[in-house]
Amino acid sequence: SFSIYDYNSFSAIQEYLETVARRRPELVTLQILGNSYQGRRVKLAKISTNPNAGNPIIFIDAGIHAREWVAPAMALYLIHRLTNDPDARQNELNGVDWYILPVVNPDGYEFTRSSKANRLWRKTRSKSNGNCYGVDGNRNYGFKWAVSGVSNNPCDRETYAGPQPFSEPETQMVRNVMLENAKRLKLYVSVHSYGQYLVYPWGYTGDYIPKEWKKLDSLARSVSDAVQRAGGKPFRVMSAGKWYPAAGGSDDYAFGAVGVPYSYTMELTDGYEFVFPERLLKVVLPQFYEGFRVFGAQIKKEF
Ligand code: 0X9
Ligand code: ZN
Repeated sequence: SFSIYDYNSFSAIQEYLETVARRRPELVTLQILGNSYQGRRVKLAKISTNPNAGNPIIFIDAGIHAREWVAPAMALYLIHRLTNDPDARQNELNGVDWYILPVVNPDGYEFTRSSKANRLWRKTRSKSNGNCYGVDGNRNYGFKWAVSGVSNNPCDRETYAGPQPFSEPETQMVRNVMLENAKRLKLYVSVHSYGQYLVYPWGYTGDYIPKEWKKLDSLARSVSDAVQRAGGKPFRVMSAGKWYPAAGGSDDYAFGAVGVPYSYTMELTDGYEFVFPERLLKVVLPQFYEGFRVFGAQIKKEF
């Protein structure tokens, strides 16, 4: 059964989403995006006080990388707060729609839960020719695909880019959300772990985007400040490619191919690598939430 400060099974997460939608039908609708490679239903939670108003959209996804469990936990906590805080309607949700996809890669997520030996699996679970499994979802997006920071070897456990861009149903589903909502989509955040980085395009190159990088950088710094004020560690803010160049990420696709003005990858937590202790979720998730509120306020103000 589901608990907001725990790491939950995929089926418990699905039940939680259904429960929230049933309890708050005026605020939450679920959209089935499709099936993962192994047939798990991928659901998007759309949270809006007025779905017909044409509000700007914030799209947040998590769990493209299987082992980064704190990311789905964060996305679910966001849903929890947005649907339960009495004042969220007057603030975060006033004039902004939040689309939250808590587990992009459920096959990988369940695989990492299946045994200790599989805990550090990263990729999807698709079968490629030969005996190797999985594609790195965050190398699989169709913008500057495979130009840097990828492996072409299907057996590489970390950064195999896939046989072609969007070879994975999981990345296709995220792409479709972006394309269907391209006009209203103003902020995209892909939640990952670890290292406490908040990075923006480009990711495929160490070059900064002339002009736009300053806006991306300053909003990220405001988010980081808010997290710090709430007692959390600040984020390291820079372009993704200055950290290390890697192409085919969802952040570059959102900014470069879809035209989303604010696009980020957020790497939560520092000090525990991929195995962040469950008992500390109740400490850090509320701190990170304060950062998301700053994102919401900016989108509301600017669009
Ligand atoms: O390498 C990644 O996919 C991300 N880091 S992680 O440790 N979670 O795997 C960073 C992605 C940053 N964005 C791009 N390089 N486009
Ligand atoms: Zn990741």
